[in-house]
Formats: sequence, C-alpha cells, structure tokens
Amino acid sequence: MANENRKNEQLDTFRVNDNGKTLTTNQGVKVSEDEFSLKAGERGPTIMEDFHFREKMTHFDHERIPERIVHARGFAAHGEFQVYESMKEYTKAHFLQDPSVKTPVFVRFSTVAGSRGSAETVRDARGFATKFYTQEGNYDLVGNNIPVFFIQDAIKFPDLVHALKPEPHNEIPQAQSAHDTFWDFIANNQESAHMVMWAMSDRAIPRSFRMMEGFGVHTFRFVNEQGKATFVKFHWKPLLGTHSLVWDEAQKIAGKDPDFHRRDLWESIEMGNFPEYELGVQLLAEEDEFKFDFDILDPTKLWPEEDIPVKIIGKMTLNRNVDNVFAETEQAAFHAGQVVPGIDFTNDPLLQGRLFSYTDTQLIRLGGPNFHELPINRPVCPFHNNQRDGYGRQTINRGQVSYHKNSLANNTPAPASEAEGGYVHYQEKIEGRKIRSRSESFRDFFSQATMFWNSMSEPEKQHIIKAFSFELGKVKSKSVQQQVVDMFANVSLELASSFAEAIGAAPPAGEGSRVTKSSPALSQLNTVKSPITRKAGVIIGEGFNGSEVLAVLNALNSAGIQTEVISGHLGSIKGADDTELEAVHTFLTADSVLFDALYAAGGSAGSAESKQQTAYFINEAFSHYKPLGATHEGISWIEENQLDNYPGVVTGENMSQFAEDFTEAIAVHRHWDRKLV
Ligand code: HDD
Repeated sequence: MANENRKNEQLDTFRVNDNGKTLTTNQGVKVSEDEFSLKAGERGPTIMEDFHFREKMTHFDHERIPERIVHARGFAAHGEFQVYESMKEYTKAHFLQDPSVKTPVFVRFSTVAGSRGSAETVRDARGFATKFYTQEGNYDLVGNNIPVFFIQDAIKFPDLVHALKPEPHNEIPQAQSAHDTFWDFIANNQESAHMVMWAMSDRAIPRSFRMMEGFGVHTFRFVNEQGKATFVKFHWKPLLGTHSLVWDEAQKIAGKDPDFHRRDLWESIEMGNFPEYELGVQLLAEEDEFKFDFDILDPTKLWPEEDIPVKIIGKMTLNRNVDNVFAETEQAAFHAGQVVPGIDFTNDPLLQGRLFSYTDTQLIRLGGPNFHELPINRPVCPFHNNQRDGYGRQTINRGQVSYHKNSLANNTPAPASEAEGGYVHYQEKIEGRKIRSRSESFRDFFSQATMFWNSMSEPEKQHIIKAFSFELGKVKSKSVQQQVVDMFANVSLELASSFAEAIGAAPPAGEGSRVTKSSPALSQLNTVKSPITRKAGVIIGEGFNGSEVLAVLNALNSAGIQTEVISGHLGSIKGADDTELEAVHTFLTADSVLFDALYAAGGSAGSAESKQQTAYFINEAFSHYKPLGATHEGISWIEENQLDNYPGVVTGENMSQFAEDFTEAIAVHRHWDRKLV
C-alpha cells in the first residue's frame, strides 16, 4: 500500500492556524488586553498576579534551545521517495521493494562549522540528511555532499570540531576553516588529506542545495530475505547536475544574502520547481571485501565509480516547504544509527562512534528522552514499548504493565521474530583482542587525495590552488603553513609548490606523488548541464524595445530560465511601444552575484549612476565567468566595457536566435575558457 500522505496526514493533526482567532493564554483563557501589564495605578508597579504577563514572558525567556554542535545552520523540506525497481536481490528493506510505494521523506541541508545565524555560502562541507518515514520505521541517511571524511575514528571528532570552530579565546572566525587551529589539526592528522582536497575544491561552495550530490560516506550493508549481505555505499545525484559558485562570489553573497541557499530552495519549491535527486548505490559482494588497495571500512576512501559503478535505484522529489522552521527543521533529530530491517552497519570506526553520538546530542538539544514524540520525528508506523515518563512525555500509555517479560498483559508488547519483521542484527563473525589502535590497512592517507587532484580539470585545479592560498594566507603561524605545504607535497608537488609560493612559504620538502589514477566522475566539468531554474537578471531602462525584449523573455522562460528585471527604480518600466515590465530589483537591492546570468536588454541607460551600476553589474558577472547576453542598446553597454567577443557573451539582432544561444550559454553554467585579462 502506498503511504505517500501518511506523514503529511500525521503532521496535520498538529497544525494550528491562529489567524482570525481570539487571543488566549496557554490555559485557553481569553485575554482582554495584550499591550499593558497589570499595574497598581496607571503609573505604578506591575503586579505579580498578572498571569498573562508571567506566562508570556516566561515562555519567551525559554524560547531558545542549544543549537546543533555541528550543522547548526540548516534548512529542510518535505518530499517523497520512490524506488525504480525492486532491490529484493540485495535488501529486504520494505521501502526499496515496490516502485508503487511512495515513502515520505524529510531532508535537512546544512553547513557544518557555522552557528545557526551564519551565512550559507561559506567554504564548508554541506550536510545532506534524509529521514525516510517507512512503514517499518524511520530510516535516516545522514550524509554530506562530500563522499569521504576528515578522520578515521570517531574518538577524534571532538578534536576535529574544536579545531574547526571559532578559536575559543576570541571566538573568531565564524563559519570558516581559514584559521590556525583548523590547519594545525590538518597537518597533525594527515588522514584528513583526501577530504581537505574536496573541501578546497568547488564542491565546498555549491551553487544550490538543489545542485549538489549527497553521500552516505560509510560502507553500510544491505541484507536480503535470505540473510545474505552486500556492502553498499549510498549516493544522491541531483537531476540538475552538480554546480558551484566561484569563491569571490560566494564571499560576496555571504554579505548580500546570507540566506542564499535556503531562499533558493524555498522559492524553487514554492514555484513548483521541485528539487529531484536520484538515489544510487555502489554494491560490493562480501567476498570482494579485500580486493582493493584501500580498506573499504576506511571513511577517508571512496569507491571510484569507474571501478564500482553507481546503480541508480530510485528518485526523491522535494515538493513541500515546512510550515514552521523551529517545529520541523530545528526539532528534527537525525541519527546515523536509525536503520530498518535490510540495512545494517559495518565496522567502520567512524560510523561506530556516530551510533552513540546522535541520540546523546538530542538529549541535551531537545531536552530529554521523548524527542521521538515531536511531530517531525514520529514514525508513521505504530510504536509500542515499555519506555515511560521523562520530560515532555505526550503519549498516554494505558494499563498497568510497563515491563517485559510479563504475564499480566500476555507478555506484550512482544518482540517480533525476523519473519514478522523484527530487526535482527547481521551476524558478522568477529574475532580480535581489545586494542586501541588502527589497522595498517588504513595507513595510506594520500593516494586517493592525489586521485582527486588528478581527476580535476584545469580550472578546478586552479580553484583548489587559490583555495589553499586563501585559507593558508589567513593562517598566522608560519610553522603551521609550512607543515601544510609539506603535507600536501605528498598529494601533488604542483599543488603544494603553487600555494607555497602564494603564501611565501619555502618550497615543499616532499617528493610528490607517483599516483597516476584518476576518476572522471569526480570532475564537475562532466556533470549535467541544464538551463532549468537558472536565474537571469534582466537590466533594462525606460523605452526598451517592448515586443522584442518580451519575445526574448518568453523564450527564456519557456526554456525553464527565471528572469527578474533590474532597473534604476522599482515598479513599472515602460517600453517604447507602451509595453510594461515590472522591475523587482534596483541596483541597490540586487547584485550580480545573486544571478546565474545577466541580460542587458537595453532602453535608456538612465542616470550617470545607473550607467555606472550597469557597468559594475556586468563586469562583476563577467569576472565570475557568468553568461552575459545583450540585445538592442544593451549591446553597447557590453561593448563600452569591452566584454564582447568572449566565450559566453552572447549578443544578437535576431531575437529567437539570441534566445537560443543565450539559453545554451546559461546551461554551460560558467565559461572557464574566458581568459580574464
Ligand atoms: Fe555528524 C550532525 C553528517 C560524522 C556527530 N552530522 C550531523 C548532521 C549531518 C551529519 C548531515 C546534521 C543532521 C541534521 O540536519 O540535523 N556526520 C555526518 C557525516 C559524518 C559525520 C556525513 C561522517 C561520515 N558526526 C560524525 C561523527 C560524529 C558526529 C564522527 C561523532 C562521533 N553529527 C554529530 C552530532 C550531530 C551531527 C554531534 C550534531 C547535531 C546532531 O547530531 O543532531 O551528533
């Protein structure tokens, strides 16, 4: 049976609309006055018996809860998941059996380092946490947009996070890794090399939550009805492709619109442009566990897609925004250990530690053991056990019995056998001594970091060099800088020498890497290119060529491109033929960094200030390698700035041809072959 609406139906029982209602206290007593506290005389002191004042103030005083220790800044949406074909051969997980079953999902995207109010376009990994409300209970796939992690053992997680977060003596810098303690940690924990390469790449500055991949990171297990296990790695692949900002742009957006990513997600869903991601799995037979030159339990390693292909097995569509960010997004409690029958863990020492940490953190963050009763966290299937009481308990468990085994309630609630759907842990044979150490098979810290470097296109390599140069340029300790230079010589001499020079460090001491392997799937140059949902700013002045510009806008809109008009003032801008376009931005309220492309549509160039602003907008967009289009008087705006004749700069006299060429240029995303002078 499809359960597509179950979560929504369940949430509906908790939804309240206060609009048009009478104001009451939390006890339901109607309130007669909400502006003045009860006083002894008009100019006298407030009186204790003012229960409305006391309740209102007490509630307010307690409105904040601790933010997440990591991933504090996040945004979420509801949706649904459907498998394309039954995965019965590999897993008995119910939600992966039947293509007609729609499983409700809730996905929270996040940055890692920043506080709850920090900017969203910072250089950082992005969290990609999915809660599947399956008929067999909640399954959480708590992943990132980077397929590997900084450390191999969870016991180092507090150290990593302490080093990454603002430094404790002055709480600087916010939401950034560009400081001494982070890089000191990296240089002294060299297993981090591979993830650092990703973090310094374009992956760490995504264009949109809708345009980034997601990864479960760890190796998990699928288990089928026959009890046979298969190793599995999970991937989310965005249908719009994987695209990034450029660093200068990302930093500017952080100031111009710190909510850039949530606004993008919110608006896309409101407009019906539902973000879609395909679920992919890499499958590995148990007998092949030791066939690789890395340990498949090591979370600093990925499985190259060219060696172990990603099998696409289903699709997730995010189609509904939350009603209330605190109630849903903030109170959502994800846990890497929340699995359903058919999905099991491996001995990855990072995963094992996560299995403890997530429940523990919710206890402090959500104030006690009943966080599973919060509407967003409730499973859509029934749940029964002997757990009782605790802060904020909502369930009214009836009856006398709250223990197992019992006779007074016929020994219920009773455990289910495996055949009845009871979760039975995979019976892996384990032998070993208790020992605090790391397997030798986890020792190679650099080969895959080099593979990542080898897989990058030239512009991507340049971005990585610049990112290292920026980050280490902010580090004050010369010793730390040098340690990092020497460390990354193990990845690539070219890389380490380039940023050593940029930061004034000594050339690297190492010999470089002999690894020649590359994995084309890692380069974003090979991603899906699409104009759909891209945002083009249309710079326009009074007296523009109405019918022709409208024809261009219509053609762009039909290709899926959103257009928003920017002009010297808000409101109606009149064309020469009395056509009107609504300017929704001025040069003051918008900025080129907030658009994927600019179209200089002509009309009067306006005041000297407007002319200057137009030049600023198009030059900035150009320097961020963005597509520029121009028709009519707009062509001269481009020419005056000597930006014509560059790749991705499209000018045209024939409107339909122009619209077609400009759409193509927008689909390319960024024109790296535009050599900047
Ligand atoms: Fe974690 C939150 C992803 C390692 C401990 N983690 C958190 C979130 C994501 C991840 C997406 C935010 C969930 C949400 O939106 O509410 N974490 C990862 C990935 C990891 C990883 C992909 C490595 C593969 N995490 C990791 C380790 C530990 C933690 C090794 C500790 C042993 N993570 C936490 C946490 C958080 C968390 C402290 C903070 C808030 C929360 O759990 O609910 O428990």
